[in-house]
Amino acid sequence: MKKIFLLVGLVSAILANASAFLFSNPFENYDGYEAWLHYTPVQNQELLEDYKQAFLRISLPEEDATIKVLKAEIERALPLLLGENPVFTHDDTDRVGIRFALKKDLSTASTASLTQELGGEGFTIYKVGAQWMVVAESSKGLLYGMFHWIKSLRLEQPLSNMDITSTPKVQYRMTNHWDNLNRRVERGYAGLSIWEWETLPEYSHPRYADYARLLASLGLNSVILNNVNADPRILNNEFLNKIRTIAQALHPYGIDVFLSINYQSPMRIGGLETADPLDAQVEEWWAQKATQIYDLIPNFGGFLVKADSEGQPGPFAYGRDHAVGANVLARAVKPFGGVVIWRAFVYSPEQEDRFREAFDEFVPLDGKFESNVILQTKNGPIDFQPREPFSPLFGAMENTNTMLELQITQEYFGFSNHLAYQGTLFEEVLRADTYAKGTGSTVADVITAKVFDYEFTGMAGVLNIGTDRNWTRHPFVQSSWYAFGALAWNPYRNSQEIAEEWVRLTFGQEQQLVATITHMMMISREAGVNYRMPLGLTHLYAQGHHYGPAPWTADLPRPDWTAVYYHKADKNGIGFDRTSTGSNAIEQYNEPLKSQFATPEETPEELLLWFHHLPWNYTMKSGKTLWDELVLHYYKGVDQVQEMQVLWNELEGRVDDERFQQVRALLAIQHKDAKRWRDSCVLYFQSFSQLPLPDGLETPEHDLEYYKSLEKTLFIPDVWYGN
Ligand code: GCW
Repeated sequence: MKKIFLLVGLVSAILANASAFLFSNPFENYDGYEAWLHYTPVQNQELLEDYKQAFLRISLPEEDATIKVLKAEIERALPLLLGENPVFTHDDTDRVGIRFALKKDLSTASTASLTQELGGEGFTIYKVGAQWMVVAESSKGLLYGMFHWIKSLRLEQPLSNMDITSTPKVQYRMTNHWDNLNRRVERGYAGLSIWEWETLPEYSHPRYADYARLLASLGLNSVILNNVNADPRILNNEFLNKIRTIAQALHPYGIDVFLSINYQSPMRIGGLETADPLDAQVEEWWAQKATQIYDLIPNFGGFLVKADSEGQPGPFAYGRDHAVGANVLARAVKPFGGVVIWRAFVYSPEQEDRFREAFDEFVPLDGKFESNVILQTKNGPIDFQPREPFSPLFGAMENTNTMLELQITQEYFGFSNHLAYQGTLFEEVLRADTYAKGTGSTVADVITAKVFDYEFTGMAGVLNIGTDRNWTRHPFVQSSWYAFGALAWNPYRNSQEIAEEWVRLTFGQEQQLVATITHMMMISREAGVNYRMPLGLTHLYAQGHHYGPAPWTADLPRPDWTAVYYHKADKNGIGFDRTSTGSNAIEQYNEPLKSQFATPEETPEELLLWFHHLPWNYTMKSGKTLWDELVLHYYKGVDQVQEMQVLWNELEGRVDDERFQQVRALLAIQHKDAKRWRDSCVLYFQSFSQLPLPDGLETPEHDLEYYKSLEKTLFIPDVWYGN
């Protein structure tokens, strides 16, 4: 009897183990730190054999710092993917396996088939005889090629699909940190700044290199370390030494370091009496500062400047314009190949329409900037709202390098509490046609210098990651980071395909799982628009933190910080008239957009209230009134969050438990917040429209006064303002 029990016990133990092996989720130990680089075994056995045959013998070029990290990555990846260690060799006589080579080291015969220019950062992967080749002009290109190759293995691509030639279409592919020196992160929702200023320069936290690894895997090549609301101390000797340590950690991954500077630095840390860009001493101070920086940090990229905006100092104090202001800095870094990135995000309380300002300010300066100045323009004319029309500056600066600034951190998308994949937003702006040179001059075309002959191109993503183990707190914020990287390399990619790729790398390959999560991501941004500010409403946020709703905000020191400034609701209607009867901001667009936006019928409905003030009973394309459509959109937003909840719940047991529980809880918060947004806005606007809700909708649980009171009572940690 005893024996039988033992036997049964043994058999069930074996079965349990076998099933654990067969069914264990390779993402069980996933904690988010490695993001999309969490390597798990290749599942398809046939492919696994192909890969082992093809790739376990690896030949590398002469080692430099970048080839060293390339090699380390392969050593880490292949045992996890293929279950075997690769063999490295410099001796390539048998011409098998995979060979990473610099183009210059190959004979002309073996590179004859490479007709496309690879540039400094591109790569190509192809097969000659029994050998796979990864070829680039630089170690950095090889690094990108290696990450691409590993990604192909992880996505379980057949060998026949592995040939590719890829070159980045944008030159400066950068993340911008809004990190303060006290390690608070402006609009950062995932802990403290990752830059540990207090232990630098002596200690190089391993996180710096780990971060660089993630960036390089996406092909990103530049990082702005500190907040655009810049502390002048960033340029003093003490900090420059600290920055050198960071720069050294990032360098092997092909990442250059940039700094945001305070325009008054010559006074605040230099002891001068002025920061006037036309003062000879100021010019000299910047020139010397640049020399000092490049001495310490040869891979320094340049300066980022927020000037004369939101209280930051700038050239206006001396009666100089933005071009004169930028040029003194540009001259200082030019001898070292550096650039100055000057932000177009400017607006003043005096103007009638904040929408107009960047354009009105910068278009007259077109052509007046030094050749190494790049104008950094946010995607929309206001400020990273859930939906904006594209900034008209993108079709207007023929003679000034203009780059795109996007926000990855979710300042306006529910912080790290809400799920909002922004790949769709990024794609929307990149595909928008500016008509700068007729049809087919999209924002993507402009920022890749296809429309105007720009010398420098760039794309920046404000990525306020922090010390949270998974960098972003909400696991899905990583997906917007991933999408940003993918689009910075190739702004013509499709956001759905990118989403799917991210899911497969981050959750696994199971088809239904991939389809479900991708679908959630694809509806998430529109959900966020719907429950906050549909049909072209904008900036209805509570002032300061920008988390919850406060469409009633009317009384602030600056009118352009209130919500009523943006929606202009009254008993007659709602929306901002930007046609000729209003601010006429539409004149900043090229034809045919100008004419399209001039009439409500031709304006896309999702942007309607950006351009028109319309009566509550205005008839929409659906035949319903504006009021009914508005309310229905608010309700739809909440329904979409509910849909995401239902879909996510179906994944229980198929997603690792930790992420499953976390996202489930976050979606519950999002649902609660979405309802609050909906009910606050609907009740508030109803106080003007005086119209009933469309039939069949549940009525809000509370009255408007209650929702107004939440603005004052609900807790928002002040660390999330960041300053
Ligand atoms: O979106 C606004 C933010 C500010 C930010 C500013 C900017 C860094 O609310 O926190 O400041 O934009 O982009 O400069």
